[in-house]
Amino acid sequence: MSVRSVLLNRRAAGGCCRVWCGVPRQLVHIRSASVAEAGTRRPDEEQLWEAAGYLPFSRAKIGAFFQERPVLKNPFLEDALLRGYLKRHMPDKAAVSDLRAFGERVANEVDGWGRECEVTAPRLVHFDPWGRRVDHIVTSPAWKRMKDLSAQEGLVASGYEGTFWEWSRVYQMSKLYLFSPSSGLYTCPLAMTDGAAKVIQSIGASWPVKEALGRLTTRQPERFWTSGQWMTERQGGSDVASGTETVAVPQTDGSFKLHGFKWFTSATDADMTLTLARVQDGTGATTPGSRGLSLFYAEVSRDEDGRLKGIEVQRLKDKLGTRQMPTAELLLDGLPAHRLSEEGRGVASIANMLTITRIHNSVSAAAAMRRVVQLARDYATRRTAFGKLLKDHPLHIQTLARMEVETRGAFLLVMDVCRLLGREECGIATQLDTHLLRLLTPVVKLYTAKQAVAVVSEGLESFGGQGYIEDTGLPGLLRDAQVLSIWEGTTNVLSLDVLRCVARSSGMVLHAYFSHVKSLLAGASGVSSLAPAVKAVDGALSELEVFVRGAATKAPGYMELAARDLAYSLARIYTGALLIDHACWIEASPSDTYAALRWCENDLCPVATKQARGCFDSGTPPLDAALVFDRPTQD
Ligand code: UCC
Repeated sequence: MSVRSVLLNRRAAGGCCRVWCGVPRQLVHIRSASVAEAGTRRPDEEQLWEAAGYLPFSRAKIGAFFQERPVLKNPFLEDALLRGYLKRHMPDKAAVSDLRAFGERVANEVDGWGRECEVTAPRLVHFDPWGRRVDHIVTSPAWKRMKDLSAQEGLVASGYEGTFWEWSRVYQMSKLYLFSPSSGLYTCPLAMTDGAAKVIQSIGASWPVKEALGRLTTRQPERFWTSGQWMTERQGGSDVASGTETVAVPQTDGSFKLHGFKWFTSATDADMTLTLARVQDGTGATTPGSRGLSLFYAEVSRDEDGRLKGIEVQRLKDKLGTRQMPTAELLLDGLPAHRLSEEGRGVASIANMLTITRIHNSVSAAAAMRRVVQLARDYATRRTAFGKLLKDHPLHIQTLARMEVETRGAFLLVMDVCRLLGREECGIATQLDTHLLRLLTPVVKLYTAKQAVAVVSEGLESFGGQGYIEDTGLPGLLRDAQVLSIWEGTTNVLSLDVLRCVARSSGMVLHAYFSHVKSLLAGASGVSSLAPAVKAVDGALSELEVFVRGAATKAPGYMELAARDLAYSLARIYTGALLIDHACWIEASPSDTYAALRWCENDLCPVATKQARGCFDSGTPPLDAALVFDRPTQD
């Protein structure tokens, strides 16, 4: 009888105490013998005890199989589309070798810091041990290393150095794209820092704000500053114009003191901030609405007692994701500030910042998709189910391929907006470029954010239950993706921004859009392998033109209902054209063609599809409302 069956029999017979009472007789015998003959019999004893599963202090037996984890490899080397795109548009050896080296650093060094930021969340210390109010936001050492790294690697600076001329933004954003999923959300302060630098640069500010610009765009870690963007108050994160209560009290030296309450201030450990407030006149009155808002610059500093000057940190936010980064509620209690914009031009002046942060948001969205696809792809080569590796299950690979198509589309859309930004900043943008940049900025932000949530969620599923386990680091990708559609303008707010820019440009942004998409398609005429894709985009573009032409005659409110689907249509058609264009490149791969074909199988013009179903007709809102507020009828 085996040791195991002896044990089982004894248990079945009511054997009690797990270790000693259930020990088989031969073991007890050997044990006494081995005490006497220590050193000679022990190995046998251990084998028997081990076989019985009762070696004292042995590790628990939990089976011999351990799944290999997905491995993060150099994200630059792993990304065929990024490398192809750069080879096509900016084949600069210095840029490529920098990105390759940075990719290595991300995989081997930075990704670990990112995890550290996640598990060592920031905390707020209100008082020092002697009761003085200090309001210290304590962040992890890894978060601080991210700041130094950001300066050294020029993650903001490279957007301003002009090293790669019109491609400088593409280069900078490619680097951020590699960095983002490993950054512990440090991309958030960098987005706002970049946005603040852009605003200050475009306003042409003088001292002390000019000095700040140097700090925001330096590569020297000891000089480097990050900026906040304090826009949201209790009454308004979207409706900034009527929700901003903060007042600016003029001082005799021309500066101001701000009093108000900022409800969401992200990356609150920043060194400075841009914020909105209403200037008080001599009687203490302010102008309501958008025309009462001005843009202010303020430094976050401490007095000799270590107290924040003019700020109290009320509390840190308890968030679904982005936990690596401190987000706080701030009481502004006489914060010294300088007015940056003309009085009443606050929203228009901060718009430059919004453009930059929305582009950063889109880069992070594409990067999150790329990261989950890379990990899922690697895992598919390590995980076996139903007798074969996941990579050999066609349905699994089909799912990953669909994620890849979404990721490629998002990447090309994001990079095209970066290209346009670079052209504008170099002063070589045509009017068409400028119009496209204005139109596509809200479009790329809203569309890629939605894609990111969907693709990352799908990606987690490809790890089975492990995708739901916190310390794999995978759920954090989804939690962090969820913010992308919320901050910097929700999907609906941005859809309305699309309408705003169409109206303000008297439709010129759409003219630019149609003519650019047509020119991209013209480049693909005669490429037979792409013919179905070209036909699909061409057809969708015609539908969109018909919709836009008819829109002018519709009742007020019609376009508001259509805004979201219009924005989606703009995104899908443009992305289709970009995928086709990339697949026409002489060095394009068969996968580039396949991705274009697959993308174009989608409904590229949902606004036309839904219009045909009457979704925007005047009868719809009451029905929508009745459905939303549907209640059980009383018995
Ligand atoms: O603060 C937040 C969290 C920070 C964290 C950021 C991290 C990012 C990290 C990413 C990487 C991971 S979230 C704050 C969220 N809030 C928003 O984003 C604001 C959302 N609301 C809007 O966008 C609204 O549409 C407003 C505030 C812009 C609407 O304000 P108004 O006053 O009603 O707008 P108006 O009157 O239509 O426009 C005022 C002026 C006009 O210029 P003028 O007067 O010259 O005609 C507009 O053309 O502003 C101009 N304007 C714009 N210009 C308005 N929007 C834009 C725009 N997008 N681009 C250019």
